[in-house]
Amino acid sequence: MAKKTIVGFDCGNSSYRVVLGTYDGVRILTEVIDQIPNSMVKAGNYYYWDILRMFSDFKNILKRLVSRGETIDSIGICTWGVDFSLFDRKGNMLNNPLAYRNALGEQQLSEMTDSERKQMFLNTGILCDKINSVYLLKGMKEEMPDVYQAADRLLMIPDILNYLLTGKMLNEPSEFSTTQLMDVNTKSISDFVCRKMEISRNLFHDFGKHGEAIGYLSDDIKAEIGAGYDIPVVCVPSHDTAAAVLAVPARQTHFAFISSGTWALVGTELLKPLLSKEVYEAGLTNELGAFGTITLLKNGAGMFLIQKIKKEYETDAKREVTWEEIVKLSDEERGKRIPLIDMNDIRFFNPVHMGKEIWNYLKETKQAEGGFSWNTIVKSVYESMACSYAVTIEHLQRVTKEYFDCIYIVGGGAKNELVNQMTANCTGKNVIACFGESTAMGNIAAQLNYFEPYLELKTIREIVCNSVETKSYMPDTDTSYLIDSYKKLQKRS
Ligand code: LRH
Repeated sequence: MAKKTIVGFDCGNSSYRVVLGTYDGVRILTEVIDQIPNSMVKAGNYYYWDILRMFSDFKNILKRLVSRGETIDSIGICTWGVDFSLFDRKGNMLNNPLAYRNALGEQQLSEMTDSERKQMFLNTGILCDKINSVYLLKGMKEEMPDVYQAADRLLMIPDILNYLLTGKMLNEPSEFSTTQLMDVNTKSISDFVCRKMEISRNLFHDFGKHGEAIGYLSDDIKAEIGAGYDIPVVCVPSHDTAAAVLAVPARQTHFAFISSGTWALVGTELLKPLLSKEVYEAGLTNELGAFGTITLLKNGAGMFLIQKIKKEYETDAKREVTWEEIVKLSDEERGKRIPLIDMNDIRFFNPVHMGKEIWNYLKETKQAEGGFSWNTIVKSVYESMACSYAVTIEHLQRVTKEYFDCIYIVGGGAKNELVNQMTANCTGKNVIACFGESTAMGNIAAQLNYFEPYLELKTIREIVCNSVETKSYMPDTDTSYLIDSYKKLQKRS
């Protein structure tokens, strides 16, 4: 394949990035063109995402690329899962996407019995979770009936951007699986879930196929960015987790990964879903990955806690602080007792003040006393993160009957040396931190299949292996004894 210049848009909860990938026949070299902060916008009673600002920023960056002389061969879009907008019959967007941290979903899910939740899992492979789109959609139907009634189509956030760029509507399968509206066995819309949740099946489209073009940049946008040629927008695994897993530089067939960002996704890649009782009880979920694979994973709280803590610490300190300073707070606690929190306790989902919430938790569980300490709080978050990874790796090994001798960490969190080492220590395994923009790498790598449709997943991974820099961490202290304490806290929540 001749040299290709490929754009990957990776939109996360706390920032979005545009990455330019140059494929030279062997590897993909990446350049981050821009990174722009992102956050939910509270308006009235709800939290929303400002999708039009993302779209407009993306167009501006494309324009910059064209004016600096790049010839763009293709574009792919990835974002986080679960959030969506509704569109009317004429293709007009009816609402800004509501953010999954709204209470709407939780209310709907709380009405479901255990046996209903199990049925939903068996049909969709997805664990019932308050953030899944299906609950938010049901909540909208009740709280915003006019918007719901006017809706003709539902598009997930990456689908919306694809539509705004090309005028073509489709639902991309990896992202769609996070709705919990997909039958995991047939990989089509679940009639069972639609019936059960009283949601119109007609809201959804046929699914796109990874590697195929969704369409081309519309004439308007071509003119706006100054491109005098057609640019295809490719159907990539647009769920950021699916793209990040594609970017794991693993040569073995069975591997464990941690995709570490606002969320921490700990899992493994499979060819078929696992729907056993053990999987269900371990809180694992079967999402759709790249090119028809399944990513069996635990969807847990990740850097969100520490991101919030950093902001609060800055408010206290009345200045901006670096990540190094935050890490140092934890390091200063070296040799002291290690306090733990259940990372996924609902009280840490969206508290008014994360630091105070954690401090209260530590006091209630008799792990802290005396005055409020940022050092203790930060230490507890980092160590708990490593423990939660270790517990999930244990579960994954049990349910898949595979032994993982190493764990690949992808995503922004891979830069955190302290957590990498803690994870090696807690799991007793070799941790391989993978640098660079993993989601964008997976996004760009998937687009190669558009130019060469016979390119298999294995070959794409080989290209990834040639392209990604890694650093290895071996266990240097045994902290596996923390796992039992962590499990006790999980039972408490
Ligand atoms: C990670 C992620 C995860 C969650 C979602 C809210 O970025 O995509 O899979 O489902 O964000």
